[in-house]
Amino acid sequence: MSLTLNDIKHPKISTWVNEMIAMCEPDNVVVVDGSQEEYDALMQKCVKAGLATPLKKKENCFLFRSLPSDVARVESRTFISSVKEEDAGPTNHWIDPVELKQTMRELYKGCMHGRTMYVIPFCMGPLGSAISKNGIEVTDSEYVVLNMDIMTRAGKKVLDIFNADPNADFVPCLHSVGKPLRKCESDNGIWPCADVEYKYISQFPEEHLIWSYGSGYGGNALLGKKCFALRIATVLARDEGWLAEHMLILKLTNPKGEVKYVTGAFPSACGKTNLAMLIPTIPGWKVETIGDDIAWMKFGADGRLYAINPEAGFFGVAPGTSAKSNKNALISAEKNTIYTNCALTEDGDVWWEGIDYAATGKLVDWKGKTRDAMPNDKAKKGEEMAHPNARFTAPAYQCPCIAKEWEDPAGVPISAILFGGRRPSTIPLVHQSLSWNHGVFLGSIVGSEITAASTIDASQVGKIRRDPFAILPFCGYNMGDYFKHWIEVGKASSEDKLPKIFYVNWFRKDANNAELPGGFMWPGYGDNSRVLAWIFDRCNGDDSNVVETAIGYMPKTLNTDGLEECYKKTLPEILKVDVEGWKKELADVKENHYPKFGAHLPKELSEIIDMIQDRLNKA
Ligand code: OXD
Ligand code: MN
Repeated sequence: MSLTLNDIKHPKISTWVNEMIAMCEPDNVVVVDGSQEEYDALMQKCVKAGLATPLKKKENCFLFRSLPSDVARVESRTFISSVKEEDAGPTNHWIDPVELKQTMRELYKGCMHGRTMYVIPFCMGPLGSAISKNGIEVTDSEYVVLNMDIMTRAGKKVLDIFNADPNADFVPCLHSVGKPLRKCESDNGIWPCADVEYKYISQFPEEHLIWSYGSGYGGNALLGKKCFALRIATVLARDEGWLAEHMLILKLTNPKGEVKYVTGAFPSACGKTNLAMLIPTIPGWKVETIGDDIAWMKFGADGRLYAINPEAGFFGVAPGTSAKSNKNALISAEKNTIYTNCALTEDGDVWWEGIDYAATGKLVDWKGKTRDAMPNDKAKKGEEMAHPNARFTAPAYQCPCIAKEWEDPAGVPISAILFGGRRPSTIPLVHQSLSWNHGVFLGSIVGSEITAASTIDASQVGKIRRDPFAILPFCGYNMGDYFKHWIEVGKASSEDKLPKIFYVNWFRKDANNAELPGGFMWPGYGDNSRVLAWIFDRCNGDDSNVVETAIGYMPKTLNTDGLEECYKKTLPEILKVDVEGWKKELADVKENHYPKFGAHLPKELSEIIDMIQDRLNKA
């Protein structure tokens, strides 16, 4: 039985929800209880409305298709609406909050006609954790409720927390698909959303408030994820002295049964989910998952950083996920999963490019068109069967390698932080920072090389698209101040207690070596465990396999047992310092990257550049 407004006994929440009702004018209001019965009934409502298709081949799994105009996060329509533009910084879009609210209020007025408003009490992080935070999302999208049910702890158990404490804090999150219905009108199988110029994904950092309008997809609409757990949480973390990061969290166990916990930040398309669920190729080592996208890290009484995964599910990119690249993700999504924008097979299963087996017969593509399956998955760009950003929403507890402590309210103590990007040249396979501030420098220069496949502007190919800390689209304030915050966090503890910081690069290329599949000098995937093993040993204080170089600490070699011969040959090359390449890298950072942050750039980062430049000159 769903809850009603009368079940909310928290005065501030009641007041806020009533204001939203008065503005949006829904036909009905339901307070989400988070039960299985409620989930099933909402899913059936979506099936009846023609928005969801049950999958015959997968237990309790459903496929949704969005509109082509609503398939991904829309960074151009995402705003950090701080009072001062300078506080949003040079890398965020900004509109004055008074003006933005006025514009959005006009859009929200009556926007839920013909729809139900769902009030979702939700918690980011394990219930009862001192690191977790609560929110209320109101939305007119059943799809959002169903996804929030998987991605967060939602429903009565969170409402009970609010009702027990009238002062309990919450982040108010307002969402509408922006498609009011006229009397007797229904969605009629068409994904509801607004045209792009009416989409707004707005964060008001001073008020810890989120207003989203016009999109029903992913991070634009599941407001607990990017909007709360990153854009608002980065602001909370800065003000409260902790870290809210776009990072995976993994548990690493060595053959002796010793354990270390590692977080890692990588720009999109670098295999973050794959790394979080990696199956090691070296015997005796084990990787288990705590989280695949977001980490909240707070200091414990012992001066160490403890991390929780604020989410309860995976919102993973489906294309490219295969038994080879990430078997654990496939198993996680075998049941109780929502698929969005994947292709549908004749026998009622999902299919996507890179799933690593050919589909046969006819497929219904993500736009709903029935087409002959391709003999291979080499569809032309724009003609894929599954949208390149097609997703699965799967409960984390279904992951075969989920760590037993993934919901530990205390979090897990972090020993290492990894940064990485797609860098075909210059950056070695792995190096360790010489200090915390040097590690902050490494985070600040994260980026991937622009390829012909990732841009239509040929003049950009070969340049580095910097995505500092892989958080550029998700930081709720000035990135220069964010760097400063990381430096401050370093001052709050000592180097022996802080996590060690590493930069990894799985993507070095040698296009002239025909022996290497795709020209990649490192096999990646499960073989990345060889690098993780070195990182583990470094965190254990092992100095036996290390050289101090101009750019940081590096391994003399790695465990190569069972490694394919071609990679044994390339390994020495990707464990070398490319002195000239690094000089160019530093010049690029100095000339093209750091100047963006003006006076907000902490002097400590310029000092690190000088220090590394000096060491390279002497190398
Ligand atoms: C995501 C992203 O969806 O980073 O996780 O874009
Ligand atoms: Mn992400």
